[in-house]
Amino acid sequence: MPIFNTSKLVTIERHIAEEQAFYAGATGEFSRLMRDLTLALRIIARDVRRAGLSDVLGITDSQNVHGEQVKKLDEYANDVIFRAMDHGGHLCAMASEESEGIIKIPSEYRKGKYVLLFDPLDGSSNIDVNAPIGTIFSVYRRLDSNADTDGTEADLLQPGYKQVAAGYCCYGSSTVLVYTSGNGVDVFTFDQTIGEFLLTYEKIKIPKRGKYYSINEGNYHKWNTRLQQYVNYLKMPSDDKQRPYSLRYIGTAIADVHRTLHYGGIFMYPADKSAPVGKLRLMYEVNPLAMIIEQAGGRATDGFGRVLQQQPIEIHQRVPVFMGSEDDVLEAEAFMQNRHPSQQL
Ligand code: AHM
Ligand code: MG
Repeated sequence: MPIFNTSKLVTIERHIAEEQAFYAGATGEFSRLMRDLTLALRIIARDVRRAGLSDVLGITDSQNVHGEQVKKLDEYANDVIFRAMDHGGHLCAMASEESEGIIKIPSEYRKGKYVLLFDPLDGSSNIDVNAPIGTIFSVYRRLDSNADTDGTEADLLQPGYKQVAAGYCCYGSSTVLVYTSGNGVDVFTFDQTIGEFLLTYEKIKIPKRGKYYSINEGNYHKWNTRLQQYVNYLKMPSDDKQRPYSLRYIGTAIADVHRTLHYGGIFMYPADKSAPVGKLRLMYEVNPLAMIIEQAGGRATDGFGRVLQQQPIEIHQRVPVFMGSEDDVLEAEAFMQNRHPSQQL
């Protein structure tokens, strides 16, 4: 499958402005929010590209040549997003993987009608080895859209199906921004020379079934029997040649999901004996990725129910996840619920 399907020259800013024109009553606030966010993503992309030079350039937790404390790349990315988003007047609160509680908008700035949740640098253990890393984001409308006060935890803790927009930026062989506002999924590739994200794949659709599974199989002996049965099944040759599946696992959720979006298959981070509710965070990792996958025609569950339906109880809560091609996720669910025909033999 080619990784582009359009020859239209469209920037993300133009694309968002055009999409907003469909919504009656749109004030432009959301377009401005996204413009500020893509500025942050461009800055992070630039600095990720210099990560290999971190000691030389001082993007570490050590002191730089001026004797100042320099932040690690993930803290730095967190800071960049905050500084791009705090003063625009479109947000009333934020939450991040890097910050413990709610992130307030400074008192001197106007409070807007949206909230933003983000993981500034997902896959941070991959930074030093030049493997793909990324930023994930999720946008909701605040509960009372007429309020102009500070946002509350309740504004942030909304179920994933209420997301207004979600996406991720993957800093891989190129920088790719995958975005949805509930009207399908579009992919933009960053052209460094002109400083713009250009549309490269319009309304991407995930294959109905794939041939890849993606999971940290080192945890096999911590899984329950049903999951072990599922993964054993994927590895077993079948007469119709659909199996065995190939294993791909990068250890950056964004990168594993991005491959799954293009090629199909399933990405899993299940519960296990040492992580009883999985590892990934519902609010700023799983929900935005789940919205992308669903909007592309795929499926995202915790093995039993749709993740976007879960009522969150705290900002950093974790959730088991199975996401990807519809047929693959349905099959995984059948195993997790002990109703796959091969389990009855
Ligand atoms: P991070 O947000 O600290 O980078 O951790 C999340 C990452 C995900 O991107 C990835 O799917 C997972 O951790 C990999 O975990 P493991 O090493 O347990 O397989
Ligand atoms: Mg993360």
